[in-house]
Amino acid sequence: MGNVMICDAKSPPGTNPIADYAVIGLGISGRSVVNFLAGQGHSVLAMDERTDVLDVETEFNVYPNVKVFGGPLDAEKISRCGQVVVSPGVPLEEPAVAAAISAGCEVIGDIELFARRARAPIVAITGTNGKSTVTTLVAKMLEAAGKEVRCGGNLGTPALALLGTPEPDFYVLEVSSFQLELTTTLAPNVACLLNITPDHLDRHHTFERYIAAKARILTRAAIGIVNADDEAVRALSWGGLRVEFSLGEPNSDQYGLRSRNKIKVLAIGDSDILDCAELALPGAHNIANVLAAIAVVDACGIDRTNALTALKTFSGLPHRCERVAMINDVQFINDSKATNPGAASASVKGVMASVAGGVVIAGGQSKRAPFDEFTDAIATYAHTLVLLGEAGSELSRLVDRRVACVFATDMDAAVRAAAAAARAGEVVLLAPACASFDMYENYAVRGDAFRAAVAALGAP
Ligand code: UMA
Ligand code: ADP
Repeated sequence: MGNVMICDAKSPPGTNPIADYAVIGLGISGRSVVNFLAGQGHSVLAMDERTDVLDVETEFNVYPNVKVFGGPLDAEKISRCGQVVVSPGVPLEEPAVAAAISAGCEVIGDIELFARRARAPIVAITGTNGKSTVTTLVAKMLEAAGKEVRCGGNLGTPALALLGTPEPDFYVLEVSSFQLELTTTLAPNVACLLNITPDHLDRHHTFERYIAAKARILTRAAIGIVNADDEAVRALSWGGLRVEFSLGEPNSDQYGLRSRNKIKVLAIGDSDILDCAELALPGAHNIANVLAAIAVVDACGIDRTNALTALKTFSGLPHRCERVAMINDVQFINDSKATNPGAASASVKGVMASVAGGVVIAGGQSKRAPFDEFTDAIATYAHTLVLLGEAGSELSRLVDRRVACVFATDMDAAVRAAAAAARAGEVVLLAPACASFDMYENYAVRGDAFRAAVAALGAP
């Protein structure tokens, strides 16, 4: 048994726990949890439903107090540990996890462990869409202002791997609903909630439960930056300071957009911040992201001058409204990261409203979120929809002959069909509105397949 207490743990449900912690799921975040806990001298039962866990056993054989188990989870063993740390990808309904909760075990996630240990100010960012963009942008802006920043969470580097002394000026974390569901004491100095539209309903089951998970970011936030244009976000209240952003004309203390001689200007109340034309990021949804990022860095209390220089040069992350080629005066845009209908609708509106229209490539594995807003946006802005994957038929049915539909069996065929349908001055936009897992390992592999198919179009 370890002798270093790092957490304000509740008493374990039974006496004589068989290990200080059970860690469930040994992907990138679970392994960071094991490293963190074992490094503190705690005993850990590390478990994964994969049967082959040789790689993890090899990684952890430096810790005598860590035992690794692969295969079906052993509910009894888990419930007899002091605390249970569950990876974000493991549903709380997983019978062994549900049994531990029923047995009275404290069940938490990596972000909760992080929150109990971190001493530097925490900036935490969530939302259905725009998290990675805003998290990256905020980190870049704070760094440009001379601050030492460690950035991660759902974005990639697990939060616990960011810890270390000396502590930075700020931790900047992207947090998902799966991670927030397992936090109890997270108290960000600045929290940002970008938007909430239906997503991950296969996991949360109802929109209300998904909203409740997202809202946990605000529960103990000192300052909360929230989207006044989003119905679900607007309805939330908590005990901290509320700062709003909106794509409308801002009221006295809101961040928003003002029209000055037909030019759109980012502003806070009556004070102008920046001309929108100076931004490198495309689309209206990214203006909302930029307003949120400015509000976050202002809430961090830094001088804005150098931060705005960093903002102006940020052109976005790969696979997010990324322009990959211009062929025969047709732009090809890769938004493979638009994995839910909310993101894909924003993408179609943001990209196509300012051009002559064009072709959308969509489909993949549905996440059970309604597609109506997305198919309405397609009917408004596009003339052709090219369909891929499992959700193809449902999307075609919802479009209901308002635009031409073409079914494709792979990305090469989809891009060739889209290129044939697109006219000069138009756009071919990959905005799937679905997960990629029916055809690809992940959204990035799908985006790479789009890039390669577009490159093949231009090849002799
Ligand atoms: N596993 C089980 N039982 C289960 C489910 C999974 O044993 O029921 C095991 C798998 O066999 C595997 C491990 O758990 O070995 C995977 O754990 P995980 O799915 O939690 O994934 P990690 O590799 O730990 O990555 C997680 C996040 N994954 C998910 O939320 C699904 C990553 O977000 C995150 O970057 C990483 O932690 C670091 O914090 C990914 C993601 O898709 C990118 N997030 C969702 C999104 O952005 O929409 C929320
Ligand atoms: P996340 O990390 O939340 O998935 P990203 O920054 O990776 O968000 O963006 C993913 C996709 O979501 C983008 O490619 C775009 O289609 C869409 N998107 C980005 N920001 C917004 C926003 N503020 N509102 C709606 N959709 C957005």
